[in-house]
Amino acid sequence: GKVGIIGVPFEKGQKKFGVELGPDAIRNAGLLKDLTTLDLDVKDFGDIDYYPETTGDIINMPHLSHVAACTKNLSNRVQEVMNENRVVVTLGGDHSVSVGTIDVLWVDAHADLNTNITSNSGNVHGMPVALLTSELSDYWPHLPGMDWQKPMLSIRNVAYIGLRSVDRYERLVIEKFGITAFGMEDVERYGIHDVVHMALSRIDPHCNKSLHVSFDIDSLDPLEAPSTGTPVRGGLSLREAIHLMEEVHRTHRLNAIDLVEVNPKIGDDNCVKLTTEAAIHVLQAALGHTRRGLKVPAGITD
Ligand code: DIR
Ligand code: MN
Ligand code: MN
Ligand code: MN
Repeated sequence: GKVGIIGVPFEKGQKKFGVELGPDAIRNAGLLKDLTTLDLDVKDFGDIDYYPETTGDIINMPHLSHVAACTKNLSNRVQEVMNENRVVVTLGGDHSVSVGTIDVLWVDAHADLNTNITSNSGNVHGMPVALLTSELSDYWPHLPGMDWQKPMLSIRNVAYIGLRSVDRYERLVIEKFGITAFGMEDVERYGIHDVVHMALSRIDPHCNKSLHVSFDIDSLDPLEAPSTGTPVRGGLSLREAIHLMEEVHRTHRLNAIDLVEVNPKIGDDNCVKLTTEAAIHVLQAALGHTRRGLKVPAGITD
């Protein structure tokens, strides 16, 4: 298998400093080496840079010109990586970077479904699902600089796993559109294995679409991944997240994954270590690591 890594050191979708250091924190924790031991052909496409163009201001969306320019460049880079037939691994940065990729399974404590009108925080990392989906495009004003982004994704092709902090308007939208959403109580009730398969069968009943996973590290319990900007207690265990990703890998249809919201400025060194290690375990599982041990490479036994 072939993998392409893209770093997006972007923090302007929320207000805490440090999440822009996420890509390097994950790289420095050994991501490339750990993926190479999976016999993957891994290529690092470096970090996204951008120059914000001055655009009109939109109420309750500070830094829109930065979000627009960064996600546009990311979207082009993702295309470049896909053209090399590589699975794209996008390292955030905050979750607003997912506007530049297309996502189906949204693993998160939060629904990220606000518009500039419904958001209490004005943080764009709480808005990417609303920006990505065609059904919600009518709820947005014209966003200067974002014209390149056509909401190609239908809300029917999005499934959430791990929700436990959903705003009132987000809940309204989830109910109005019947969005597939498995919260933590569903993980309790059915177990993570059944939740993944129910989610996949809702968004892709014929098992023929390519799959995108947008993984917010705050889906994990803060005891497992403390270095993140908006932690919510009572989350997924790392075991559950690894299992989720192993099942995703088994579909053989994963072609993009975002790993976002790692903030190495939050917590002490041990917190950062726990969080970056968790991120790497999740990515390795998605890309074929198995807890039963790897196979001896072909050619050695035969
Ligand atoms: C909240 C929190 N719903 C907001 N969202 C977060 O600001 O829109 N998303 N933290 O990751
Ligand atoms: Mn998120
Ligand atoms: Mn989140
Ligand atoms: Mn380990």
